[in-house]
Amino acid sequence: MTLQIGVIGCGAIGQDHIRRLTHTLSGARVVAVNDIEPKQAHNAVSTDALNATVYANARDLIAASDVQAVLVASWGPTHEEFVLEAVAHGKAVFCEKPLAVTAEGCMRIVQAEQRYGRRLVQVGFMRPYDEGYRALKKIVDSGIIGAPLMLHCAHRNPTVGERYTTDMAITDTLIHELDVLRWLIGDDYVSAQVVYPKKSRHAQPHLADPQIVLLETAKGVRIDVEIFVNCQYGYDIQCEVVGENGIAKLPDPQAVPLKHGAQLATAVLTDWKERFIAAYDVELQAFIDGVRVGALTGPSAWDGYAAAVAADACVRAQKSAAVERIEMVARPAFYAGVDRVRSVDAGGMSLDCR
Ligand code: NAD
Ligand code: ISE
Repeated sequence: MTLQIGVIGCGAIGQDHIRRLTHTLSGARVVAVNDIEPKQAHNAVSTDALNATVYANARDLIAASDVQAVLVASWGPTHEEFVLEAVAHGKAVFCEKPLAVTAEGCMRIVQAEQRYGRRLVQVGFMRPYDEGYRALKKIVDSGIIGAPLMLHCAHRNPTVGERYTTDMAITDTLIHELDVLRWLIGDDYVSAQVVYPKKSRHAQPHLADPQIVLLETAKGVRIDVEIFVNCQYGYDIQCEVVGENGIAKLPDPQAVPLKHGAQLATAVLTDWKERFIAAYDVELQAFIDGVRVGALTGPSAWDGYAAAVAADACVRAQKSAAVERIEMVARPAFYAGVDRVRSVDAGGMSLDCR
């Protein structure tokens, strides 16, 4: 059976997911699209020559009888409403990050999914599907570097638009680290603090950039993440794990070292779509395959909640300059059997950490 998907939000990542669903992945096709800006939805249909219905209203798309699963790629504040609506219709839903913009919103989704009685939600946290992160995790899990003590990370974008605000450094950008680092070291966060270095002259007047977020985990691991969204030079994701016996680092994407004109140079990517292109493919294929066999294994609504609780504390810490506690409710038994690490391995990704 081909899974019939309706897509809400046809902007940057919505169009990118429509392209991969239509031209790259197997087992699914886009049968319906919606965007609050109708032009965006019509563009998506013509760009990928889709045989899809354009809905003026997202709720009508979710209710449509030929839509079997929903992909939400609209702006963050709209996610909660659309995911809850999909769950109310018993339809599987792939929701781009963030699952909801507050922990309370994520919890409403967690509760709705439990009431339904089966996993329906996968969150678009793609980094655990990235080969580099997976190779790094394999080394950490092997114990060769000993117990992790510290993590040094960076999330850098060349520039951001006018609409990007100081809190989005957490809710839109850091949220990826809040998810992937928790997965990487198998630990939850207990506190967060935010400090502001000297502001870059490239940052818009209303934006604090760069920022440094300091996290502490339940096992006492200390994590620093630099968020620098006007770094100019490229899109650059760094992660170094310092263990008791050694250090392991996220590999940079492959690039040819070029010697020319008495210089040695290696290109740096500038676009997040390119940096994680393979991971986006694998996460969405996992969603399609999971829905078709009735067992979702990717990042769950609980993972969306866990990242949101930490994000809420980071946003408080941005304003208070204090160390803010991160407190989650106990994980419901419903999510206890969900081991996305093992299940993603079972998905047949190649792992090479030699
Ligand atoms: P975008 O602004 O390019 O596109 C969002 C689209 O949603 C726009 O076309 C907008 O008109 C539409 N929209 C907004 N409100 C709507 C509503 N109520 N109903 C229907 N459509 C609506 O933004 P984007 O960069 O594509 O980001 C979209 C979402 O995807 C965000 O939550 C963002 O955080 C997430 N995202 C995730 C990744 C990732 O790496 N996983 C990358 C980029 C964006
Ligand atoms: C964007 O919304 C994403 O999710 C990208 O993955 C991220 O790296 C970028 O910083 C965000 O703006």
